[in-house]
Amino acid sequence: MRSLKHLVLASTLVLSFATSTMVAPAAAQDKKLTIAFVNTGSESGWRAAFTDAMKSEATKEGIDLKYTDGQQKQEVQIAGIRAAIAQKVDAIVLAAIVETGWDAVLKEAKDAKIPLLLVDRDVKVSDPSLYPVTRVGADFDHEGRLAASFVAMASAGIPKWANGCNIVELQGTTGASAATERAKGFGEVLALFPGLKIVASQNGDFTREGGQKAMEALIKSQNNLKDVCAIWAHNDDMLLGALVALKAAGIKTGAGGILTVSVDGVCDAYKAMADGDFSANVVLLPSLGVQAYQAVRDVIAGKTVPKWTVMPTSTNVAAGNADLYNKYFAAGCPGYYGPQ
Ligand code: GYE
Repeated sequence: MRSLKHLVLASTLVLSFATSTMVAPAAAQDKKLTIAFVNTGSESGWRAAFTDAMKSEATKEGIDLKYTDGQQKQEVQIAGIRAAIAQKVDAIVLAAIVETGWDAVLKEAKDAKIPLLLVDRDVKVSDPSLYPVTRVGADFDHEGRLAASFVAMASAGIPKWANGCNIVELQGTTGASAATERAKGFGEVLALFPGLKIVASQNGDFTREGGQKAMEALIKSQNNLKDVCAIWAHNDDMLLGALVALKAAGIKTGAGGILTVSVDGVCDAYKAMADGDFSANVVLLPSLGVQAYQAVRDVIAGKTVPKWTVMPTSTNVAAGNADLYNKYFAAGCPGYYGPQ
């Protein structure tokens, strides 16, 4: 099964819908950059790894990084962008909590001639000219498709579920592109397998606590998950929280139990795969700093940048890999991307 990882490997593709960018003096290339980084908050293990990577890469590159913790609130993020505009930073990098509601502040940044770039989640704008100069982030749709592909393949191999698989879903933050797109991609693959269907969904807000509460509700509403074949969570933390509720209810997941799949690849997810509690994981690289800051430099230098730099994604499966994941976990999950 480990070969599955290689089967579904890597969308390292860089989409090059070239956008023209603002032109600034070439000398700007060499000066010390002041960049405002407006983050979502600290909802998950992936977010912690991403935040660390953004900060440490900035330090390494001698960037003066002004950090805003969005505290999971769009209004805090908008206030952070406005403060950055007032400070006349060289660029603003936004990890947007939700997709919509940015038009006004994007216009303010544009009017102030401060380039605004997206890292991680995407945004939607009503006026296309307001879309940020570039985005560095993963293809969430693709992640959802990989997760559903795993459920389709693994359930087909279990006699009890070979003719149909009922799935319960733990959804991420409402309105976040990471949640909307993952759900969409998952649904695209389910549409190809008439026996596979989502029977219930609950929102867990991308947190462990949210996942635990959501699963407690699902256990009650779905008859102790008696007819459930798979649990699909939009991120690992929700599934890790759900595991607490599932264990308390005596419901077995992973090897010999309900199939599970989630997205991110945090260290505890490898442990849960090694322990036989999780079945598979769609891995998302958290280190976006190098690409994000390079994009900032390119934009400031007036170079043409791709509209979207897609970060790679792959799938790791638990079956047959317990030893490998145990060792990887014991080593502190170096490199994040799973044992290579
Ligand atoms: O999967 C989740 C986090 O936007 C890709 O946000 C990110 C998601 C990630 O809270 O754990």
